[in-house]
Amino acid sequence: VTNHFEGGDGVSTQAKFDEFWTGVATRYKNDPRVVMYEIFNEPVHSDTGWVTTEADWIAQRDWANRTVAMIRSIDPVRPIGVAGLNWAGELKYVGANPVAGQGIVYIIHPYSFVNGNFGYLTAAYPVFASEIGFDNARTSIYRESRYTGGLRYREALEAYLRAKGIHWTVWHFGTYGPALLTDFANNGTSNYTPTEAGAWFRDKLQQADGIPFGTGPAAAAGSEYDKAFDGNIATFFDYANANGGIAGIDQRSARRIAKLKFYPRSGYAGRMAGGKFQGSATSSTEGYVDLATIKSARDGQWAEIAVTHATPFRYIRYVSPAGSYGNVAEINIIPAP
Ligand SMILES: [Ca+2]
Repeated sequence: VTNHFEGGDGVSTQAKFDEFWTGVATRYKNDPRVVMYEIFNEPVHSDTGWVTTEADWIAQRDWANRTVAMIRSIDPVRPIGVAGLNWAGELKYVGANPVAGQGIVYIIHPYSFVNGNFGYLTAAYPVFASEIGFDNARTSIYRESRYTGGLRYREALEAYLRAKGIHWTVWHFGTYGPALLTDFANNGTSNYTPTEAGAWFRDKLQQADGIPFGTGPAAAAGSEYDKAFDGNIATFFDYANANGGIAGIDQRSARRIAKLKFYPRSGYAGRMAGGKFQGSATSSTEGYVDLATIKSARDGQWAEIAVTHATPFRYIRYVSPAGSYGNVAEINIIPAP
C-alpha cells in the first residue's frame, strides 16, 4: 500500500493524511497480503528550490516519526516504507538521522542513476526500490543515456541492487512513462504489448532463481562459476582449466524452460561458440539432455535462444567448449510462464 496523496478533492491536509493511514492500518493490520505501508510517495521540498539539505531531511524525518508512531499504535509489526526526499531520489542524510522505531524500510526510486547516496544505507537498514524503470522512446529523466557510469543503466542498476540486497518493483504497467506497455486498456481489449523496458523487466521477473553449481577452482578469486549468475555483466566465470568448465543453476523445482539468455565475457565472445545448455530433472551431475547449442556470440551483446523442449528440468547447466576456460559473463534462464 502506498500513498500518492492528493486529498481526493484536491486539498491535501494533515488531517486527511492521518485519517487515511489510521483507516488503512486498522483495516489491513491482520491481512497477510499487505507487505508494507509506504507512507508517502516521492516527497519533495519545493520551498527549498528542489535542493535537499540535511535540515530538510531532519524535518521530513520528524514528520515520518510522527506518522510511524501513529501507525504503530494500531499495527505494531508491518514494515513501514519511508521515502527519501527529491522524489525518493536520495537517502544520503538518513544514516545520521534515521527514523525512530522498528520495521522501517527506506524507499528509493533510482531513475537513471545508480549511486552510494542510497546504497550505503543497506549496511544498517533495509532499502527497497519501489519504482525503477527506463524509457528510451521519450526525452525524459527515464532515458538510459542519462546514466553515464559505463554499463547501460539497466545492467548497472541490476548489478548494484543485487550486490546491495535491494529488492524492487518496476513502474509503470501502462503507457505512461516510463512505460512498460505500448498499448493498455483497463477493459481487457488491448494486447498489452511490452515496450523495450517491458520485455526486459518481464524476463527479469520470470528469470529462474536458484543455487549455482559448477566446476572449480577458478582462474582467480572473483571469477568462480556463480559469477555467471550474479546479475552483473562485468563479472564472469573463468575456470582454471581450459577444458571442461561448467556453470549451472539448481532451480529447486522442475520447470519447463522457455528461453536462455547469455552475455559473453568482454573480449572473449568467441569462446562461447560450440557451448551447450543442458537440462536435467535428476541431479546436478547426471541425467542431462541437450537444450541448445551456441553457434556464435557477439562481444558486448546479449544473445537469446528459444527452448522448445517440453520436459520440465530442475537443473540447467552451461557446458563450455574445449579451450574456453568456461568463460561466460551472465546466464539468464527464463522458465515458461
Ligand atoms: Ca556476472
